Amino acid sequence: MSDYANGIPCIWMRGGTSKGAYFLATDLPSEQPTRDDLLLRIMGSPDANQIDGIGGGDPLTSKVAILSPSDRADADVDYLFLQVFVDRAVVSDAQGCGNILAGVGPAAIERGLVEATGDETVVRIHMVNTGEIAQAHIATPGGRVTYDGDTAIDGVPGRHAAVRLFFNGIAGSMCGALLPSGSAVDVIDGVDCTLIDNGMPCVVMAAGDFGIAGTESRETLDADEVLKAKLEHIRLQAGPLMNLGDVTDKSVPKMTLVSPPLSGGVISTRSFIPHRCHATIGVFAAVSVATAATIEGTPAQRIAVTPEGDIHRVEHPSGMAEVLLDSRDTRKAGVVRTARKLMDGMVFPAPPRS
Ligand code: NQM
Repeated sequence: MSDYANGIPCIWMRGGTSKGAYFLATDLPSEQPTRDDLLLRIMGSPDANQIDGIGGGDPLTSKVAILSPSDRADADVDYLFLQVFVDRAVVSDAQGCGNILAGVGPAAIERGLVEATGDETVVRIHMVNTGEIAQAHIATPGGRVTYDGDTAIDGVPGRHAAVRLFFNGIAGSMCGALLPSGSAVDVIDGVDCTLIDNGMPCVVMAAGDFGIAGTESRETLDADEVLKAKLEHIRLQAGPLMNLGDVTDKSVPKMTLVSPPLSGGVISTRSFIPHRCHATIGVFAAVSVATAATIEGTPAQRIAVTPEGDIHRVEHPSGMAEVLLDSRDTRKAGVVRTARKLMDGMVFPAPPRS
């Protein structure tokens, strides 16, 4: 018989353009190795298809949020993000996730960690991975979370309730500084790289330096093993330069190839997270790339089209992500996402593998 025959309470939620399992910390083992082993069995990892678990066989659908009340005076809820690797037995807390963050406010209200206040509830979220605070504005008409609304985001069909997210001071979230190497451009393997962290450690490079247009499909890029080997070689060298140490088993830094915008945005992107090409782009990755495009002399800035105001549209394989970036102070940022509860119930982990 399984060690969790009665199941574990879980909300399966789309947050932005990702999907994840949202748990209360009190429903999971407190000891990390036991918890991580359990999460691997819930997701069905390691297995390319995650066929015996709820993960979708893609890093974007193999994510976990663990919620608990916050002790901090400036936060209501603690949110720990975990990336459950698909085809390796690795669970990593070495990054946050702004897409899964979009579901944290609704999940915290649904689970009674935060009380809804009026038609809109502001949930102050302590992002445990980075120590930063996000403010999430959640639609709660009549004191209940609604997922219905008229906001569309590229990469998600249909329209849903907006989740507005605001950040202040996310520069150096994991690397200690916006430009952790001290330079706007570092040359690694002969390629100009911007090593940047405005919420997410990213290496931003011109797609042209790899002999590609940067507008190729996700599938085409994922099949390009030569390109992926070059990116990984650069990534492993960038890790220590970004104060991240050995990043062999980490999902950061993200590797982002940029090219001139095609659809009226600031810049076009193809983001590797880090070994598969993203179907869109991560929230904090988009903030970091948009920031790189404002810094004189970077590969991104050389090809970017500067926007008129504070809305920076970052083009990606499925459309555009809108980032609100204060042009006088790029530490202040915001995004609009949507989220939707897909399932609320019990999840049953696979038995331990022998
Ligand atoms: O950068 C994918 C996602 C993410 C992360 C990834 C994210 C972010 O789209 O804030 O949202 O980069 O692994 O969910």
